Amino acid sequence: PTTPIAKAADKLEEAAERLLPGSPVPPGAPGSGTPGVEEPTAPQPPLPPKGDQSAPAPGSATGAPATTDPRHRAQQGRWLTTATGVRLHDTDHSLKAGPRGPTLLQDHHLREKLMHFDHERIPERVVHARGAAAHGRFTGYGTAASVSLASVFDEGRETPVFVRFSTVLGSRGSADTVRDTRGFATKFYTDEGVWDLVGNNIPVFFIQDGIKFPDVVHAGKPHPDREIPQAQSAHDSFWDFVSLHTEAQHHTIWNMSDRGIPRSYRMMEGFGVHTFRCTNAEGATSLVKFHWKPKLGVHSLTWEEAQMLNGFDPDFHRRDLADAIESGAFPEWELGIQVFEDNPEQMFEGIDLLDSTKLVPEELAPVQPIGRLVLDANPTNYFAETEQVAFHTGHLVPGIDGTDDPLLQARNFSYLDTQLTRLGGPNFNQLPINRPHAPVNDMLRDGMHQSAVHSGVAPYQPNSLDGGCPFHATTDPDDPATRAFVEAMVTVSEGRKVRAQPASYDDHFSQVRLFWRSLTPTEREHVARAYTFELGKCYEQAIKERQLLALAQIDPVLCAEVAQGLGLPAPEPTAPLADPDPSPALSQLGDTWPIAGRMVGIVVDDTSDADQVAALRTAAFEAGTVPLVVAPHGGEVAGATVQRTFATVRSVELDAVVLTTVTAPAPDAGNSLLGDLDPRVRLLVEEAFRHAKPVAGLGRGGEALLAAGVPADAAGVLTAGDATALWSDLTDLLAAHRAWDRFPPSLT
Ligand code: HDE
Repeated sequence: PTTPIAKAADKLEEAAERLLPGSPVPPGAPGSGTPGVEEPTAPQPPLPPKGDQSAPAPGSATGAPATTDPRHRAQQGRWLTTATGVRLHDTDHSLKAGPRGPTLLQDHHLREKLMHFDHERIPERVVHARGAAAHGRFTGYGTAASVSLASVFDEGRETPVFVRFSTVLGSRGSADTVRDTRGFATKFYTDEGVWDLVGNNIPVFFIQDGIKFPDVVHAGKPHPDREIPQAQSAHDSFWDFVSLHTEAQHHTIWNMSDRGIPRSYRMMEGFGVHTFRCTNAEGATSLVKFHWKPKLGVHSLTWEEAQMLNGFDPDFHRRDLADAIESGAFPEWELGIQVFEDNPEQMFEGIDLLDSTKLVPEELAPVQPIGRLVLDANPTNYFAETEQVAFHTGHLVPGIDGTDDPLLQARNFSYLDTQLTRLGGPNFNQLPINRPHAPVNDMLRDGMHQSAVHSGVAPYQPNSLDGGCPFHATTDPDDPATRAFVEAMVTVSEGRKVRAQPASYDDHFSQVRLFWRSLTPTEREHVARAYTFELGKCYEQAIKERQLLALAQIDPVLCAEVAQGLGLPAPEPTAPLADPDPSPALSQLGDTWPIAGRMVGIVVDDTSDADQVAALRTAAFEAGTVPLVVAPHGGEVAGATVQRTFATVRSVELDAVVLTTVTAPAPDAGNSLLGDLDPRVRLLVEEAFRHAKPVAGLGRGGEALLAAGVPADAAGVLTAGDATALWSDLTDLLAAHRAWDRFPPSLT
């Protein structure tokens, strides 16, 4: 082939052959060319049925177990067809009455193509619309056996999972690094059915009773008149709500802390929030709170970085998750439980376990590890998996049950209900991503989008027509389903119908103060700045003053700092402040963590020492980090392939910056680099320095650092002549995430 189109057709042909080995048409045979290019085509054997269209497996109405073979979900076959499998010769031209004539109504392909396209979008989630997800596996340690009989916790048992992370307030196309709570929802496809742990990265919630959920969401979403601001809490209605409903103050201070702007989904804790009730094999029950602990530690962005990223890379978290998995740096968490006695009061150390605005400090009830989660595969198709996955707090398995937490009770209604609108009918559990891997034998029938072909005539129980099937779970005490059901304790409140809450829900401030007091001075400074920013964005004076009154109940230093920033007087607390012991587990600073997947920018130019650059890259690769070579232009520079140019890099995508560049001094600039350090490199270094990131100079790169205005003696600043020595010090700095000592905090 000589024309570009013919060459392209050949390439496509080769690609198809690679993707679909054993293709019925050998290359070169009649009909093997690109459809529409060569005619006539050879007859084709029918395509194999798609995985989702094959007959239901025996004993399984929905055809479970769902296929996990990605090829079953890929495009199949080489020929383009209509939705009904008819081969197409042309999809680029509509059928017209002559080349310039009107389009004909009989063009079914045109109408089908447009009809389907017109309906490609489904309603986004009413909250948590923006998300990113991954497949993985959960392995039990066997340590939960005394608490729960759920098989998912069995020692060494591997259960497939799908995890979706999300922001809460923004629309589906909003930016990732906004200040917000993050969703952390896990679907466990256990052999006993699906268990969904639908949690957040913050252990408490805004409200105590689910009936207020629409209210808090209305307050946080954009204002109904102008529909702004998008994906933000820095506006009047949000602060109006949380200052009027002081039960929201605990969740709010977590949002204002660095937890509200995570560095990565891989570096977040997750919490089930509610207290759950678990049953063990003896039928004994305990109350349990679930915690996900990230292997990489809990880390955050700075507020300026987060804001910059919203413009420079709004997909930052989504990209980070997918890149890490693709490169083999599989994110990991340990699942842990806090366990409490299942007493009739449902209290622990004076903390109401049914109040989701309260946490239980880990120092009082240690988090006991029960299993490990590894995310090791990216979704194949965003819509089919990440968008269509439907979590539900009512998806529980024997051995794990809910409690009377009024927030959880409302969720049990809401998550089922919302899918009817979002996924268009009651059969959403038949979508491949939602299908249980355990056999399904329900008596649910028909409805929109029914894709199972149910056999039998008697979908009712008991019956005498379908051999009596299906039967109830046995009464055999060895059957886990029976045991969990029989033993689960039901708490009955006083027996009067009331719209009320217990007195234990009235304390809205002591744990907010606990959180504040548990933070380091650096973290406190960030919290104070976040309140000052957010309230500074409000217009209504009364709202700012009301929130300052709430801050006075949390801490006088916090209140005074924010009041000063707003230019308002700091009010006095209206009641004596609580005096809780700090909980060090609530702080995210002061330790070191693995550095896998960290991004290290290595700035080079033609005068960099290629051997040193190579040694640095090798060391970085060996440590599991991602060295990114940054150079004035693309191609090869200093013996390395350039990944970012000065035009495409920005500091916010890097965890550390190393300058190896020695731009030759201009003849009239003496020995100074000041004159000719590229302004984009200067900006890179300035920003990295301001965001407390490690910055380093290798060889004469140290001079370039000075030229960029970095004080050589500042914390987290390194210079070395040898790449190996430099890398060793740099890993220590990266392990601590940021060099906060660089900026002594003003708050104590
Ligand atoms: Fe949700 N929440 N929620 N929520 N939530 C939804 O369900 C709701 C709450 C959480 O990645 C919706 O399928 C009510 C707490 C996550 O698909 C909806 C109440 C926690 C996700 C809903 C709460 C969460 C949702 C929207 C108060 C942490 C995303 C679409 C009673 C423990 C799941 C959907 C995903 C999603 C209702 C409170 C976490 C409308 C009524 C507390 C992670 O059903």
